[in-house]
Amino acid sequence: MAREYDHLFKLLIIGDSGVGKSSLLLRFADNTFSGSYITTIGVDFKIRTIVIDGQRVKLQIWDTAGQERFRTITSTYYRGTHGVIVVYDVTSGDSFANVKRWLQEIEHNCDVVNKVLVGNKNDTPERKVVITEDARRFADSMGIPLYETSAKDNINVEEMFLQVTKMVLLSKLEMKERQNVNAQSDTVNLRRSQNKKRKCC
Ligand SMILES: Nc1nc2c(ncn2[C@@H]2O[C@H](COP(=O)(O)OP(=O)(O)OP(=O)(O)O)[C@@H](O)[C@H]2O)c(=O)[nH]1
Ligand SMILES: [Mg+2]
Repeated sequence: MAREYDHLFKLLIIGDSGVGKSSLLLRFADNTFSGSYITTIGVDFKIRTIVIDGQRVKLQIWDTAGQERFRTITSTYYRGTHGVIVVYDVTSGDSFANVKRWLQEIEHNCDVVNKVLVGNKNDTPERKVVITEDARRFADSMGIPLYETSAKDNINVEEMFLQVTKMVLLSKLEMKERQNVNAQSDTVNLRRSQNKKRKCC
């Protein structure tokens, strides 16, 4: 039976409690939003398949609890992750300050992984405290793309998920290419050593 997708990627959403991780996922997977706050217990996940350059990419997106008491459970979910979405709330300076801690947690748990930084709740300018320029400077210094989103007003959510998926896809293709080059050079080396042997004989 034909497979229903070409790639299966695991994405992880992390960040302080209340920044809107679950809301971003709900917006992306179900195109809905709820103003009421139900904190995530442990982890949750949703699936959505998207098409990029004609390739079907099935995304398994894990939404973790931001609350400290779940930290030990959520850290186990880094295994096998292809991309991490680090979220802060543009109306909370503390959540932005904590981004460094979240990035350190990624360092602890993953070798190499694609990352994006997301400033969510970018829909109430009078409450915004994390200035775009500061966030951009920080993101640039870390070499991570920055997206300011609103799960509520559906701003930049699709674009952000698309970007991280494209990054993961590109990494996968680059790795495959490297493997092909290595395999080819191994074959050449093998041929050379066989030729040398023949000459010897
Ligand atoms: N104004 C505004 N409010 C938002 C937005 N996204 C989420 N919220 C609200 O922020 C609150 C927390 O959202 P959640 O998505 O549950 O936050 P979370 O990061 O999943 O929180 P934990 O599960 O506790 O880690 C809820 O009341 C949401 O309605 C947004 O883009 N704009
Ligand atoms: Mg949540």
